[in-house]
Amino acid sequence: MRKTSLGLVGLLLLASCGGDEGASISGDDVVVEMFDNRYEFTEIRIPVGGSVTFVGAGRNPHNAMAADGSWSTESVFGSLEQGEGDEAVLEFDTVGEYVFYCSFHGSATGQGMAGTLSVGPTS
Ligand SMILES: [Cu+2]
Repeated sequence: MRKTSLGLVGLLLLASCGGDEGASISGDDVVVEMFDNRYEFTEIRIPVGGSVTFVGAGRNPHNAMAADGSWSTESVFGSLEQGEGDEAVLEFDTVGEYVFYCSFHGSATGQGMAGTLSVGPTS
């Protein structure tokens, strides 16, 4: 009996993780952890004037940079290598749509450790 129920839990966990590309978040000031090797949220929406805080949460160093080169965590943190607990707060004052990625584990084409950020009206 015990073994059966544990198996079921495992299946449910697999089901909730598999399939879609990642979690989304929206808010005025959002926090996104950078795991090994993916972002906690891969679809981020904030209003103009909002912010995104990228926090290191893995054993590997991570960062986030816009594919178009318009912003990066390096510009505020001072290094491409954010370790566990290191924070970079990015504020956005203009409307924009960005693909972002980790220079170590992703690519500007949105492969690997990458996500999208939308800055604009939230409703
Ligand atoms: Cu990374």
